[in-house]
Amino acid sequence: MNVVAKFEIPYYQCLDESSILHGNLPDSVKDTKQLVKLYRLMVLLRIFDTKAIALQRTGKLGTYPSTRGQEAVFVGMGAALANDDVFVPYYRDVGTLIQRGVKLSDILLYWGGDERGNCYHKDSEDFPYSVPVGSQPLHGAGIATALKIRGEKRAVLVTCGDGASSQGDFYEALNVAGAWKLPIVFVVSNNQWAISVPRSAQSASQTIAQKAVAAGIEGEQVDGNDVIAVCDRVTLALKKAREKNEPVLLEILSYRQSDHTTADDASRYEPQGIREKEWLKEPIGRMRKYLEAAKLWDEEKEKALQAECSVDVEGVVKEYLNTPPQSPESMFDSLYAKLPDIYLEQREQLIQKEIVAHG
Ligand SMILES: Cc1ncc(C[n+]2csc(CCOP(=O)(O)OP(=O)(O)O)c2C)c(N)n1
Ligand SMILES: [Mg+2]
Repeated sequence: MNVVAKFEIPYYQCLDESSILHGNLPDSVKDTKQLVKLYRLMVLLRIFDTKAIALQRTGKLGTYPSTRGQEAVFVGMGAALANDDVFVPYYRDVGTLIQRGVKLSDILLYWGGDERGNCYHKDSEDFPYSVPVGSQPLHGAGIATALKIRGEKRAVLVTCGDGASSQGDFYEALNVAGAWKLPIVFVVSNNQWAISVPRSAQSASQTIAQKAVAAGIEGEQVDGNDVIAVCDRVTLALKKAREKNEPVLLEILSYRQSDHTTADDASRYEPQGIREKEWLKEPIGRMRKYLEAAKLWDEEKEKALQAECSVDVEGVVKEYLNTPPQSPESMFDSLYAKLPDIYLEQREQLIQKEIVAHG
């Protein structure tokens, strides 16, 4: 017997669970201003998240997928993207989107059921939020193909969850990225759950990162509670994709410190005690402790930041709640370039009904 293939999956962490930095700060996150910026964004994201859930609980938002405990994944990715890269997000990507110029009030609008909240990309080529699980990787591969054909030095960053990595589309996207050497980085945000299905039941594969091996591309795991490692590994992966057309799969590990969405009740299936145990690795406290030890942060700055974020979020909520609702017939508006007669007719009927109902 000869061994014809062997592989290793590296795991990257810079800041450990005790907030100790191993080695030097990576080049991409060396600037102390950048470190503080990452921290501030994670805090803003958590305050926004708490508010969004409260809005849903009081009947002012349709649903919301929390990012509690996963802030470092989305904030770190956002900081790594270059302006003209193309970002293809899935529904938990608020922390990245806010760094791509998306207003938090638009995020609320979208989860309030108003599609105008998803029309934010006037000046960018980023994709809108999309909920169909596993649809993003193939879209990303398609865009990366276009970038390569045009000879543009840009990369695609596409995200999905651990559950999505079991879908056929995911493997097809990895395969074509390897076969065609596409400028794309796949991020699997592994929060250990796909609604009620635990990671252990999702796949017999030891890691999700190793799914890259069969596609002939690099795969690695990253500590998703360590914003420094996330930012650095995504930065390096995007550089490889952009400059060498070498695709990379990053499995970023964190833990979902919440229900799947506000429509879920994780207490029905999540083993007791696991969330508390995972909380010890939580990204915001970990980074704060590091910044304080480095004399870049203190209690006074923390209080000011909390107050600032709360004011900002209150402003965003006001803007959302004061947005006049879309007209019902707008549901037809983005379906076709030219609406077929049958829908034109239905649209007209709806307008007439509205007139009768509301004058
Ligand atoms: C194609 C499709 N199937 C099923 C669903 C319902 N659904 C929404 S989220 C989800 C689980 C996804 O889990 P994962 O990929 O791990 O992402 P996470 O929500 O944990 O970030 C499912 C099954 C969907 N939105 N789209
Ligand atoms: Mg998941």
